[in-house]
Amino acid sequence: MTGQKPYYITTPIYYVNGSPHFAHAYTTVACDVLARFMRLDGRKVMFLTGTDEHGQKVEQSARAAGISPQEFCDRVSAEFREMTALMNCSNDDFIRTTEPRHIKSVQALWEELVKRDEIYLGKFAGWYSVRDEAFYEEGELIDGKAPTGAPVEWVEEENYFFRLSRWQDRLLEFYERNPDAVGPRSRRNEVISFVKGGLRDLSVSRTSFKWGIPVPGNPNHVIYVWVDALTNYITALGYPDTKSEGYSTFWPASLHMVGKDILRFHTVYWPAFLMAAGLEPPERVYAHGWWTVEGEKMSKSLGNFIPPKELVDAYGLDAIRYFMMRELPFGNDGDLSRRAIIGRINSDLANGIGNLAQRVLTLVNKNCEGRVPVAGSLTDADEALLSAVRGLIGTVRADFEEQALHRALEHIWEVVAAADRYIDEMAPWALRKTDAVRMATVLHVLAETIRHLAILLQPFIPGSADKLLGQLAIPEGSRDFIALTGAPLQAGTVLPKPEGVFPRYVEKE
Ligand code: ME8
Repeated sequence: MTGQKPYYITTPIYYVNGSPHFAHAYTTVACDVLARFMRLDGRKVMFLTGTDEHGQKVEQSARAAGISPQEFCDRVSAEFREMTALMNCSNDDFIRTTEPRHIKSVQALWEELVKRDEIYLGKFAGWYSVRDEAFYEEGELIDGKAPTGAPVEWVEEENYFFRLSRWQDRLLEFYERNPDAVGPRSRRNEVISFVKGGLRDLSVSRTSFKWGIPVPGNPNHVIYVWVDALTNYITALGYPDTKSEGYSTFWPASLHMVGKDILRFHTVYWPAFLMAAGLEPPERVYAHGWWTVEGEKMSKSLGNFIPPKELVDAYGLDAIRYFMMRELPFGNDGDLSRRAIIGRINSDLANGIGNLAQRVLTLVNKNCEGRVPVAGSLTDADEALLSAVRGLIGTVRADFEEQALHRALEHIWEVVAAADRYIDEMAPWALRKTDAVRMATVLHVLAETIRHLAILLQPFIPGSADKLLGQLAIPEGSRDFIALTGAPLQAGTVLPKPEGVFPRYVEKE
């Protein structure tokens, strides 16, 4: 659908106090799937990811590693950049909060907030968790710890404060007027009840450590890491130049994708900072669910994380991308287990789409001289399968509008199953001797079905979809979603010799 609004999608920027793990790759891949989908659907897309490099945690990790904070950041940020490439993500930019463009942007936002009397100097006393980089109320503590289980310390210092309390009503009004601002729905209710519970002014500077962006005009203070981090989303568009091409094309963001752990920062603090600075809040923040590993909680701080490379090496890139998007209903929590990965590979990929494509392409290769067969007159069964596959783009587009990525795959696989039933019923292998015209028609319908499926699978498994489209000899320029409503496969086109695209995973002895 051309002529639609530009689409700006972001991942959280990841802390560099530890190496990337499976769940970081998960968030980034989900955004990649969305970005690729929107591009194929004719939209102008900006997809941003990057690293969050300031704060006490990073300062402490660098010290423990015996190197300077900047050196430490360079090292770990590079690992995140490699992870993005390893997962075949199509980000348009990779931002680091230690870059000059970002420091300038954060200081400009700060000065704007000061100018508008949204930031003032006061005294802070309260509970602070270094691990969460967050302040907690006395009443929020559980057994003397943060609700996340992180240790907290009592902090008293002179701080700058953001007048968050002023924004309570306007935030509630904002959620009211924009029912899609927070997704999924259950999270929206959570955010609204948090804000209804009352907002206190937020401490937005620290003096107890140095690794941060200095407060303009008072360099004893560094800017609170969340003010710093959230601003990355506008830095990358050229802020403070709000007339820049990036900013004027892409702000407000279409979607900030986050894990549920950082929802509050994105749906309360961030829109408040922006509105206070006279800028528009993002259109939507979506919090996906939480992964455990073989039933255990995973986190960088706990150190039990799985590097994405280990899984990609063991099972293949697209298998992992597919598993990520299919295994968890997007938005729900779930478990990463090797058994589940192997199950998905063998039942959905190898026995599902892989087997279907391989059967059809082999029959075409053997019985139709390796050319796209000519379709004769169509029966009701042919029409039914074609109409199911042609209807998919509409259904899948609606799934993408609400980030129901797993449902999009379910819908695609319903057609895989329908095509499997069709091929078994039509038994084209038996038609060769009795009715070659009918055989050609059946194989044409199936090849056309696979063309649609492969085009729609590109956002999820770009490498494998590319191979499938290559086997159908679809030219590069005919692989976007317009091609789904355009001309069907051209009869007579010579096809390359078929090769399996989705191998079965066989457990090593
Ligand atoms: O929070 N399950 O960075 P971070 C699902 N720098 N997702 C998970 C996960 C899990 N077990 N563990 C991590 C920060 N994630 C800040 C963000 S944004 C302006 C600043 C994913 O390195 C999930 O997306 O702790 C989560 O929100 C993010 O990693 C946290 O990454």
